[in-house]
Amino acid sequence: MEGLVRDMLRILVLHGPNLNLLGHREESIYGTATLNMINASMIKLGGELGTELIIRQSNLEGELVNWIQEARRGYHGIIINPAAYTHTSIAIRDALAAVDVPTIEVHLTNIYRREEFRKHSYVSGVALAQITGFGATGYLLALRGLCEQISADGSKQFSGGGTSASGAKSDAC
Ligand code: CA2
Repeated sequence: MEGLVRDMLRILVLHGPNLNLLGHREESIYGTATLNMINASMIKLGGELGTELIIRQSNLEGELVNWIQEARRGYHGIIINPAAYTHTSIAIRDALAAVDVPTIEVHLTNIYRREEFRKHSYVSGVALAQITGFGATGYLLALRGLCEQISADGSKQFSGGGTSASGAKSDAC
């Protein structure tokens, strides 16, 4: 099916450890929105932008690495909040570097206004951009930004799966 034009951008959204607790614990730090609420708002915006979102959460580093590796095939971009692994995980950084899929790093809180150990991100060096401190809105900003960037680049190739949309311009975003 070489040359098939695909209008939908496919974006992988990954939530790291403990983000499943959002809205249920530590609301004064991380806000009242639950992960389901954040996901629902992203899916709504994704629909408006013509993007398909695949959303996953894990407390396990290796599982996140496996999902990042899967993004080599058929994904146009990644939005990731690696949570605490931001500050510890060379494995996640290496996986993101290896797949070479445009990635936006999101943090609910401004990591540069918190403890010293949160000020270093292993991910930022391999990300297209980092959005930090906007709370749940940060995910929507990430989706808009990533979508626009991918479209502007005209880089909507699939690196695997035999389907190519090289150079194809779509109505998405
Ligand atoms: O600000 C962010 O989004 C963080 O990625 C959140 C991580 C933290 O380790 C990073 O430094 C910054 C923590 C996520 C834990 O989320 C919880 C949510 C509710 C209750 C407890 C933890």
